[in-house]
Amino acid sequence: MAATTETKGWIGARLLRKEDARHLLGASTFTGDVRVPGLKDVAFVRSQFAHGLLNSVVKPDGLETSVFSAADFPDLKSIDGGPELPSFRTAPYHAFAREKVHFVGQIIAACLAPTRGAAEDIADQVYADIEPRPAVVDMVEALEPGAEILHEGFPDNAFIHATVSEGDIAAIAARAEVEMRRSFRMNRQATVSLEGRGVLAYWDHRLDELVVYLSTQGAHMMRIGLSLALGLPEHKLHVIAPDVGGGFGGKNRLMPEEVAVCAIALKTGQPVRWIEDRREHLIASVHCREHHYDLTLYAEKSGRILGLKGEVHIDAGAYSLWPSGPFMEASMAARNLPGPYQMQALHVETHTVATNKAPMGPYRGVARPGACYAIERAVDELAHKLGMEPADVRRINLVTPDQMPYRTIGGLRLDNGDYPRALDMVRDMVDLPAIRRRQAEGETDGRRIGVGFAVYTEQSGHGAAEWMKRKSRIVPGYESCTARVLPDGSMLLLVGIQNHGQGLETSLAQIAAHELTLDPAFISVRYGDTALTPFGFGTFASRSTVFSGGAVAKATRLVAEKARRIGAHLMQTEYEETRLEDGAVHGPSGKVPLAEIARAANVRQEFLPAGMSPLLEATATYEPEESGGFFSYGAHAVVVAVDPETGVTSLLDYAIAEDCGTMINPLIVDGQIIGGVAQGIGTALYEEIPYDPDGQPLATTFGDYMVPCAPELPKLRIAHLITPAHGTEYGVKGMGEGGAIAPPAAISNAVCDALHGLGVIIRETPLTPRRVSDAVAEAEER
Ligand code: MCN
Repeated sequence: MAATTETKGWIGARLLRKEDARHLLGASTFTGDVRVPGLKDVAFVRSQFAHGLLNSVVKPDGLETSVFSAADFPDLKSIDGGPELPSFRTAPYHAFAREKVHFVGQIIAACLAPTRGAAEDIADQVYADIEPRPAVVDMVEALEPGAEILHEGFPDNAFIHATVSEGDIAAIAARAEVEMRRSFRMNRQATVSLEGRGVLAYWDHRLDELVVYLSTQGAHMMRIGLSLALGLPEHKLHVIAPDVGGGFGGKNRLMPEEVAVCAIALKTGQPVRWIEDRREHLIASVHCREHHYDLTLYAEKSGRILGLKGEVHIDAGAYSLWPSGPFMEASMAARNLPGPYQMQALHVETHTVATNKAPMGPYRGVARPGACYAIERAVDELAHKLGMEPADVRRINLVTPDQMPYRTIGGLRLDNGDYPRALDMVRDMVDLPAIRRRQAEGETDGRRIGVGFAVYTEQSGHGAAEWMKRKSRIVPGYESCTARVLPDGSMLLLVGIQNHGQGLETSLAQIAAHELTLDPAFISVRYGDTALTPFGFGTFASRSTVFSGGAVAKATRLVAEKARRIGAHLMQTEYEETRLEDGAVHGPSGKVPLAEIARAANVRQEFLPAGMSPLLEATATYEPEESGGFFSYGAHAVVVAVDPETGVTSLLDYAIAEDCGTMINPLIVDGQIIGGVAQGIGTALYEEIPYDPDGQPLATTFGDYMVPCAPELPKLRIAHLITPAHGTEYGVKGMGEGGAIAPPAAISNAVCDALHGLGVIIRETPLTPRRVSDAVAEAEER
């Protein structure tokens, strides 16, 4: 084992990610790389209709045993998710469609063959008799009287209606000097991780269990879900997440393909797998982001915001996914709408709407990109109405450091930080006065320059009470770690969390290295295996660093304490006289390397103090005392050039100031920001899955669904503020989503700033060339 570096301060070290070598060399093992003898591939028969009655499924002659549909699995349970709220309506989501289909892409049957190609050939011969029904495709129209109702027993097409209200909005409306009313829409996306979804399942006769390789964000959670759906006890289910090539929220829900493959493996006794292709991903994976906002901001002429009234529609698609369902999107959107701004009243009505589209799930930022987009666009529109500089309006209303901890009108507790400073930093980084001068002079090529700002908050590391408040059926209030020192003094960290691109193999090792003064090169982090690691909820909601990092810190401290006790015994000194340094326990008269202590603890018990149990390992769970979370935050400023004729937007400059408290690994933090911003740029400018009036998805290949690539990304300039959190280990806050939250807002504001002189207002993302040039043409006609 080679030492990583000479660094001793592992917290804050810019270490290269341990996991990158295998990924860069093509040596990783993703689900699609797993080989099992006798493996067969599945191809799904999917609904081509958005809505209809499924009268029958006809299997091709002679191939009946290779085709599976709902009739073959009468005992499979539906996999319905949602909050534990009596007002939440749920419709059963079966792995195989039963009486009805509710979106294009819904699974009707599965075909099994030695290769995917052969399975697809069989799928082509399966006939599904579907009697089409009118499709419901617009979330606002879906609630109008007379709309086709998707689900039996629903009085309208909403999974839930809910209101978030605080303060007297009517009184605020009565005394406001200015009222700014606008509608905004963020369109539908897919999560598009580098590796698509995938599942492989087989019965292991030696272990007498179903082994399930799954590309997932949480192996333990998926075991619970699979157990519920299959009716198989959890000890008979062994879920393994091998390398996972990104998830971004999309692999955090139990999906019908996963249940179907396991059910077929159980029924046939054969190893079975399904690997998602891109078309399936765009049509039938977790969809996200589709929000519609009607907002009214009430303000004084000075620019001070008094209150916000709004109505939010969330297009949740056809079903509610296990475990959380789509309601989180609406409640988070409503509570995050006030952003980091001081207000006296908030009244938001939300509607989580069922439509004939693929079900919605979380995607990096969950609801906050939409809420941030809506409020930040509204703030800019307010500034325009008042003839003020948008950055100044923000400055007037931002929560200030001396107000911290600050409870927002949406009920969120912003714990600490200097939000105005973050805004000032990016304003200086892009040189706002210089841009205004350049705008006044005009461009020689006919393009128009614009600058846009957005300030965001990112609730991270929130605990049990917060999830209970959201009525979550699973309460992810802790994480776990077993820290095990092996006989040679090297270490295994077994964690319940999942690493799927976040760099946790590296950053968690840094935490253990810090506590044990060991080089991280001697520490391996293991995750993603229900038989190997203690229970954990998995990676989402930017919770790993706070929770799993905390569990690693706690477990390794217990190990460090035991090591010092053994070291003290070996050196014939008192525990209090010892300290850990450079991978050894030091005492007044010398030192004992951790390796020697580990040997004693594991294989030479005679060297242990009398009565001490062997082994040098500890298991700990961790949750911070404060349950409301720790808020990372930041400001983005972007400079664009827009061609009013073609509608093409170019990003000229992009500045970010962010604060996630203490950074474990600043290199990883920057990488997370860059990745998030790239996805935010996709939301802002390119990515969209529109549906036609019949409920047919119109972006089904990467020919139609535009994902930004390296050439579309400007150079991002990143500055950090560091305000350590109170109440987490080392003062860390999570930050894995923040990069994706602000770009749609900042870029939309910049484009609207560029075209403001032409009277253009754009209310929708993505700002495609067509949408921009249409808005310009519309403004010219007015
Ligand atoms: N980090 C740090 N110091 C901090 C905060 C974080 O060094 N103060 C490091 C962490 O130790 C970790 C990374 O930054 O290596 C992200 O940590 P954290 O903010 O705790 O977020 P999580 O690890 O819980 O990751 C979840 C978050 C979410 S919710 C989505 S979605 C997302 C994301 O991270 N999906 C990703 N980043 C992703 N990155 C990749 N490559 N792939 C995904 O699917």
